[in-house]
Amino acid sequence: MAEKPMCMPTQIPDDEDIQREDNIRCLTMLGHFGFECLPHQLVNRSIQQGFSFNVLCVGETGIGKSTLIDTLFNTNLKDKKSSHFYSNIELKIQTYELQESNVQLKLTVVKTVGYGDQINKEASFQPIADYIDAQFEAYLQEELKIKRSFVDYHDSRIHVCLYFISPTGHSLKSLDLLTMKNIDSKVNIIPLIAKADAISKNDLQKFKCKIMSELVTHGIQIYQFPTDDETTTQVNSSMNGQLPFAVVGSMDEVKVGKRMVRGRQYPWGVLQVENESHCDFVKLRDMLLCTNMEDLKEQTHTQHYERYRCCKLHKIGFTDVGPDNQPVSFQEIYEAKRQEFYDQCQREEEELKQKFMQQVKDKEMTLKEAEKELQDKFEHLKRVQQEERIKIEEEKRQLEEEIINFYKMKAGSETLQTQGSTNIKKDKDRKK
Ligand SMILES: Nc1nc2c(ncn2[C@@H]2O[C@H](COP(=O)(O)OP(=O)(O)OP(=O)(O)O)[C@@H](O)[C@H]2O)c(=O)[nH]1
Ligand SMILES: [Mg+2]
Repeated sequence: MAEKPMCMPTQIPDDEDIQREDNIRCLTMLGHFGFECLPHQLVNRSIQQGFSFNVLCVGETGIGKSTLIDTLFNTNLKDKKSSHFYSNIELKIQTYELQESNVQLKLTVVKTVGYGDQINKEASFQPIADYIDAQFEAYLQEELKIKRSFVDYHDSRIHVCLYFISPTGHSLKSLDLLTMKNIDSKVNIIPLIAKADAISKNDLQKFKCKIMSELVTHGIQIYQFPTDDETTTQVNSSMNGQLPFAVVGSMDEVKVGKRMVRGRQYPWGVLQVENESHCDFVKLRDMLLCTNMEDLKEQTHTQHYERYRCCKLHKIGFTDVGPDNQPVSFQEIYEAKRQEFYDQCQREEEELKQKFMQQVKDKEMTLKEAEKELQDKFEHLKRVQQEERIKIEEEKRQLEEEIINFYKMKAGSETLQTQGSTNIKKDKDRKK
């Protein structure tokens, strides 16, 4: 630890103290100020806060995803085996709190379920790509909030995608190429040859070359271990040349000589997971956890998230420069967007008004036509009814006439009848 700075007058450097070399001015300090402790402050704070790491495992059902994650973190995460009969690809997300000495790690493992089991695999990459984007979107939404809470925020953006390639010894499958092609701009991909104990040493080297040449041919970008830090340049560039890592996973403890090692026991011998001449597991673990975890996180933030954020904000209409290539402020964009939105609202309102007026006109016209039709019908019925009434009245008049005539005839016949019977009576009386 550095000593605490004592209260001393500030040293004014002489001209000789200021050395000019490559335009960098160096100040020779005579006192001790204590800022050499800054890295310790960062370390302490990071240890207090803990670390987080999000891994996405993409690979066919039963290819060894869970076993490899268990082996990498030397813990049994108790993952159940999946069935081969899923009609769609799903993602299983599990978060674990791990601790190694005083370092705490919040590990999120996202694994594909049912990958490679469908007959039509054309859209197999979609749920994976959507999930990665959804995590970027959640982070962007948090960033855009007025009241942000990044201290408690669980950053679920995927830092690395371990892509499990089947140990066919042949070549990549079209599913592998399609998926990697569709996610390579969203996530750091580290390709792995899974269950590498299934391939002989000679075949493995050829298989690795074949995979790398296919990736290059199809323009698939995989994660490159960074070579710009001189402390890791050598190891990282050597590891870049050994991709894809051929890995074997196992949590079994096997006796080799007097030692217990993690490995897979076969009738002909033991494959030691942590033996570098048996497989690349140790290389993967070193590269992933010891050397490059921070770089993976940084790449996720500065490359992949930045790309997503940039596209998204462009889509919404944000830009850094105006039409005249002059920088525009957030306020100006906001005002312009507001005006644009207001104009659009006005346009839509006007359109709606016109549409409504037209509809009212149409309706009015239809109603008028219907009214006229009704009126015509009414007039027609009235006419028919009038004619009917006249006809009935005529019939009534005729009937009345007939009744009068009938009564007349009846009266006449009664008179005749009376006269007839009087005459008959007179005749009878005369005969007597
Ligand atoms: N030969 C060999 N077998 C392995 C290896 N890793 C895992 N296995 C075996 O493969 C089987 C499936 O392993 P899992 O780790 O459950 O595979 P997974 O991809 O998680 O499977 P799902 O989650 O069901 O899709 C188990 O029987 C493992 O013991 C390996 O490196 N080599
Ligand atoms: Mg599993």
